[in-house]
Amino acid sequence: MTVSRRRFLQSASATLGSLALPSVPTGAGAPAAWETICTTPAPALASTRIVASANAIPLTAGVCQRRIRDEGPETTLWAFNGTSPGPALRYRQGDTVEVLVSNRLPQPTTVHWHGLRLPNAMDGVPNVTQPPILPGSSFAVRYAAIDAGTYWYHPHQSSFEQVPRGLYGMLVVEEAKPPRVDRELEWVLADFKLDKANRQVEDFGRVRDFGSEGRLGNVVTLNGTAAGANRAIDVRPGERVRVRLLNAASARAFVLEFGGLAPWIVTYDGQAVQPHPVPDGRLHLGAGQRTDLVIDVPDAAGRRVVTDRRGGGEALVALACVGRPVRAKPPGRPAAIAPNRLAEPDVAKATDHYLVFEGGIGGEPAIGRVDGKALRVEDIMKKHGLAWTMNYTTQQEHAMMHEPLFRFRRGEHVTLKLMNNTDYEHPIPLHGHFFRVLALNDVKTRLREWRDTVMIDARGSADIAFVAENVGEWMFHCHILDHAAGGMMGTVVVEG
Ligand SMILES: [Cu+2]
Repeated sequence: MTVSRRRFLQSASATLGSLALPSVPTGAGAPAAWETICTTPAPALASTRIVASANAIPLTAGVCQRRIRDEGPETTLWAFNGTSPGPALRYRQGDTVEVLVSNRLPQPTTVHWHGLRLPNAMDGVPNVTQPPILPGSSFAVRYAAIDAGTYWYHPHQSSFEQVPRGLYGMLVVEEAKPPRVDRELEWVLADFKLDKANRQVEDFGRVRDFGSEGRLGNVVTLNGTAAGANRAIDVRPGERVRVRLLNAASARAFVLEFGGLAPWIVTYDGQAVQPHPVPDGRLHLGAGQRTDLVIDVPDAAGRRVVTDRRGGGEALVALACVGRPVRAKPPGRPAAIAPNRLAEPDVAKATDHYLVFEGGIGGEPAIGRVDGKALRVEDIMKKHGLAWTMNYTTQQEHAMMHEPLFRFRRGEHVTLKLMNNTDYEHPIPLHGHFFRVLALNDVKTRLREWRDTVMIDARGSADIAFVAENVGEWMFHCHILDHAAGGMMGTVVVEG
């Protein structure tokens, strides 16, 4: 794979074929689309909705000013089309996603489409699936939205900086037959680290964040502005509401409680699951993960406040129940959503693999290889600014010459034990595939849910299974983006 990648880098434009577009000129002419958009008021809780058409949707990463806190000056952000979150892109299952990504940032970028099963060349990983999009350049994206669900997009280039600066957005693929609800809400949770003057604290890339819980913001946001009990959405008694929840934070995990509401979980990471109540009333949403909820608003006036237990019980948003009831009787357990057509792994004939995570500040002495040399993790930190190992190897973000962690044949059934020998939890996505979660901490899961990102407890484990069906080199990393930059970044090759 390294040979083909070298060839790819030498002749990137040839490899991209008809999908490559010439650079977009950046002369001082008319303002770019995002600059115009930036002067319009930001949407509050409603999303900017773009319906797919035959023409590519422009998605431009640029710099703009937005209000995050209620008080004080606006904040300089990096954002798509002038808003953070960027526009919520909405498609029907089977539609073609066609986007022209343009870069007006001061550094190279890419856009990765988290969770979507797409051709490898569209995956948006710099130096692995495409060259970085240089400032002033564009990259055309085109793939079929084969799976319904709640997904998202974000840069995969210097993501430990570009994502917390504000670059992320939701992508929804509607089911052919969506569950019947009265209202649908999209909630993008994230955080920003702001100083007293509402400026972003520019302390990206610190090894102490790479090697610990990651760089946490001090202002939790819902759809781009500060979350809190003062954020209220009016709903009517008896209303059935679907909430698409995304954790777009670069490091923070949420443990959500629903203040007297009893939501049904209907999807994890976009994939249908047998509708069930939130286990123990707490929804653990790691960085990168999504969950769709169906909430029946109680038939009584009042405010129900959603809080984050991990954040010390901080209020995020309230559902304010007002007006005349929508229906006389609650509709009961929602019907299951029709599943996407995912290849079912056969555990009996699967090849068995394991992946061990080690390292972190304050962890046990561990050893790992950097550039083929075995070093203690504490020396890896001092000499290379990296903090973690995956199967005893560590590497710089998207280093071009590393060996893949695994090579699978196309169609191979795979079981994989992920062992977390560290003092920190890690949300681990596999690109280009969904996997069944068979067990967590050696306890079998009741629903064997499909996911693209599994949260592994500190000192815990996850057993997953999937069919390696999508040919290419796919990232397998930690979605705490500081951890990924600190060495928790590997690839899996599916050979066609
Ligand atoms: Cu991690």
